[in-house]
Amino acid sequence: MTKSSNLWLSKLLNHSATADAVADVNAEMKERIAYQPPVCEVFQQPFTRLQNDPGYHFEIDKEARRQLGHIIGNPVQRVTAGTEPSADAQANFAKARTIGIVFSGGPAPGGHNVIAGLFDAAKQANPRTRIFGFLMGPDGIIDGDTIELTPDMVDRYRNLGGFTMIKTGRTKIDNHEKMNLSRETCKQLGLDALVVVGGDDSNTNAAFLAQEMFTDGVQVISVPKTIDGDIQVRDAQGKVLCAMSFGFHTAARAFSQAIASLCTDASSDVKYWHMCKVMGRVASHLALEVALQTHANMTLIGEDLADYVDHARLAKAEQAGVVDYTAYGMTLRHLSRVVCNAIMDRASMGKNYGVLVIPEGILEFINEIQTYIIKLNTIIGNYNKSHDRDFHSVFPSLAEKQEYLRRLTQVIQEGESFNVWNARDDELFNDIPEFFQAGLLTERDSHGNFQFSQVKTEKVLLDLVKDYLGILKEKGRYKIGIQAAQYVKTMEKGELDPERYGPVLFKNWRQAEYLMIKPTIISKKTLKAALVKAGFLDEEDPIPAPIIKIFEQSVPKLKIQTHFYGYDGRGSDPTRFDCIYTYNLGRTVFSLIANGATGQMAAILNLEQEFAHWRPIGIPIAPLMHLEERKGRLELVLEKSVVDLNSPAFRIVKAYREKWLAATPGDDHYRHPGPIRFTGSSTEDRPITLKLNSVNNKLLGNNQVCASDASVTGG
Ligand code: FBP
Repeated sequence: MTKSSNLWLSKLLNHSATADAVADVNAEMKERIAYQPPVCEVFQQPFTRLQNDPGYHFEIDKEARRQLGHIIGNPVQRVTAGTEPSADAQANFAKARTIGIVFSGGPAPGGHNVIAGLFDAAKQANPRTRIFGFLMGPDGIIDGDTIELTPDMVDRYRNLGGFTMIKTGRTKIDNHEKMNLSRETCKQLGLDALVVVGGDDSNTNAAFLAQEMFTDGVQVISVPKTIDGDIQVRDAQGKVLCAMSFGFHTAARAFSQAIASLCTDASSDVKYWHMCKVMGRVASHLALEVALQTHANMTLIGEDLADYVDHARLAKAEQAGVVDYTAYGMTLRHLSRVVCNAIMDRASMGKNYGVLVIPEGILEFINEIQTYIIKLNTIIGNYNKSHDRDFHSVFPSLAEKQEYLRRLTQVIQEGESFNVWNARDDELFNDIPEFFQAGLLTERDSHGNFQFSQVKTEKVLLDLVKDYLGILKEKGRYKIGIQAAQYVKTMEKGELDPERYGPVLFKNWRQAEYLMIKPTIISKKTLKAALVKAGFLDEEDPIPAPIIKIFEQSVPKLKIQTHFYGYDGRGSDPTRFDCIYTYNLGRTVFSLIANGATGQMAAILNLEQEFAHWRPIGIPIAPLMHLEERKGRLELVLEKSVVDLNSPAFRIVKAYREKWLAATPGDDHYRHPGPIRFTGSSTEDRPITLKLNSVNNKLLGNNQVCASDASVTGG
């Protein structure tokens, strides 16, 4: 490099505009970081206290009562203003504390604001309070890996996505050794309280930590985190305590923005169907919200499929005097048929494009797949237990795993009376594509959950859909509808009489706006045969060019693109809703700690309403636990909330299904939620799912929805 070019580069690099352009933090980010979320009314007071709310009841699992005795009797607690507290109460509230906080499980937008809310409230009550972050998730508690949080650290991450400040991990504190090490860490740090920010499994961790450390005097408070939206807490009478975990809104908005852009692309280029898998390990809450945000042409909801009954099959069996149990629930093959029908219906209206949303956890609701998952969980769990070795380390490759399964089938042939894996299972299992077999045999996470994000569900469905559409095309059922006016124009331009040829070419001539070429015409050869038969052509005549053009337009050339939306949305910067929600959750955590609570989950009541009505509370975690199969055995865990098929959100999506599929002449009904913005007054203030719950509550004055089914169709 010459001297002058060096000088030029140095000037360029040192120019203030260059520094500004390449800075890690841009102006928008600065504005975001500087944002101060509003606080619930009660947090505007210097002191808060807790008031038991006897209006909520829980059905308590016997096992939870047995294992979580210290915290099972906790009530729901409301955080209220501590007006005129006694000197003792003031001193207790404001005493210097040591608090530890850990992120556990997948990242969810808003986590940093939980820390910020806790930090601000704690330091406001007593600047000498120290807050430690456990690094890398629960491993940080077990290994005693911490960092003391400083104002600079907290300020750097305010209103930002991810869990970057202290990272996260998925370790389960599930044996005596890990529990003892965790207790030791808490003792050594002199912790007054431990805050676990996590999903259902992490809340399970929190409950057991609260139980174990009860006598040590270490309080444990959890925070409902997960983009999946499956921590929604109600009491036994269905009264909502926590309407939504944090991070859900942001992830749904991030996915929706990307999917809405695909809707625009699809309807511009009119040649692609986009299959979009969206995260949500089991429950389809995210897919449901994406449906409401984007009005994509088709959104599958896992919970809905599980409820499926094939009435035609049932009726047929009834006639034969038998009960067909296979008519209950959806099979993968049947599901592919449902998708194909939607594609065909749109194609018949000239729309050979569209957007399909598939929830990540859909397989959990497909009969035969669910059976495989449970059986394989049991087999792997039993192997690990009886051999005291890890199945996946012993059989690392798919071939070795397949071989092990094959050997299992022989046990039953050799006289064993019962085996969870029989020859039929093996045969059917070997029938599915290898990549899918490998997915089903993938290692469970530390909590024993099946890792749906690692399985290419969209590819499995795509292959089945492609196969079946191929068959339908051969049968002449899958065709693109030709707009009648366009047909007439093409024919007249080629000086052919549309009226003369119409009845020969189309099965619905003069009956519809979109004309369907007859099913018997599936190739140029069959087209010619039809024209010859009608006496319009001799064998040796060529087919007139306008007719060839119309025929070619009717032949579908389906192209499907698959997408996965998950990690991207999970790492997105939080929406204003999530910023405000999480900041107030952090403040709620401090109120619970400062008032002596343990074994409670911080939550905000009335999330579905405007901010002025939000009320911070503590929900007892132990009564929410129940027994669930994990790694082949029953374990006490926090119950996941799946999509309620009677909820307003689901019922509305169901009612709009036909309209959004738009298998009708005219435009699609795509909705563009826009990007996640931080400024401006028009930005959405809460998830649509919650808004609809609120409308319903206003309508009915309670949590019930109307029972009758209605649907919205047409333009
Ligand atoms: P949490 O339940 O921990 O909140 O995680 C949710 C999630 O994002 C799921 O949507 C997804 O299936 C899973 O995490 C992916 O896990 P991993 O980060 O281990 O790939």
